[in-house]
Amino acid sequence: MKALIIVDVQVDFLPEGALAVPAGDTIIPAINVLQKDYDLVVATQDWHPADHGSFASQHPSAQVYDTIELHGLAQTLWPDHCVQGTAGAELADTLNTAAIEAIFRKGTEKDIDSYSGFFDNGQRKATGLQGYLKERAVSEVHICGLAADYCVYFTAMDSLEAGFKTSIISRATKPIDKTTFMDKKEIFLQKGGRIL
Ligand code: VGL
Ligand code: ZN
Repeated sequence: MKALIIVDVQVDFLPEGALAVPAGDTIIPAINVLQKDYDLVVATQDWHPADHGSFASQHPSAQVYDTIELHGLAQTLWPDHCVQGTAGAELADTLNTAAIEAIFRKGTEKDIDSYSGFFDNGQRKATGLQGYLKERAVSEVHICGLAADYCVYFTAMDSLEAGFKTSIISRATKPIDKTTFMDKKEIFLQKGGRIL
């Protein structure tokens, strides 16, 4: 069984959103077409409380894009984004959601960020995605969505770790920063991942 994971295609990651990924909206038509090629389609949704520790607004002496230590882990500080229940946290309205069988929400705990759709950043808490895919007899996972250098990359690395044959679909993802993604892509390839 082959699954597609659509990562964080949410309003706040589109141009004009709170944490806009450059040209993030341009991948949506490709994702809509792709979905029919899979046995299973699932999605992730960044879903933060309003006082989430990854928000620069919660650290008065720091600025957006600074790195701080948050409960023992290095944490990049972001603009407030994907706050639970807000319009910015919704999946993009141009995304065809009809085939999505389950949505895994992440980043719900105030003190720990969660880039991966599988685990929080300390790998302390699982979202249930791994068990769901195993239960559905998935052996191969393809990943698309936003952002390539953060949530797509970390989801892909955890997917490899979980033993799934894993690919990132390059025409259906965009990075926040191209250089960061180039470096992370190398690490993913080294680990046995594929780029389609
Ligand atoms: C993401 C930064 C902060 C992402 C989520 O979806 O890639 N990036 N939260
Ligand atoms: Zn986030």
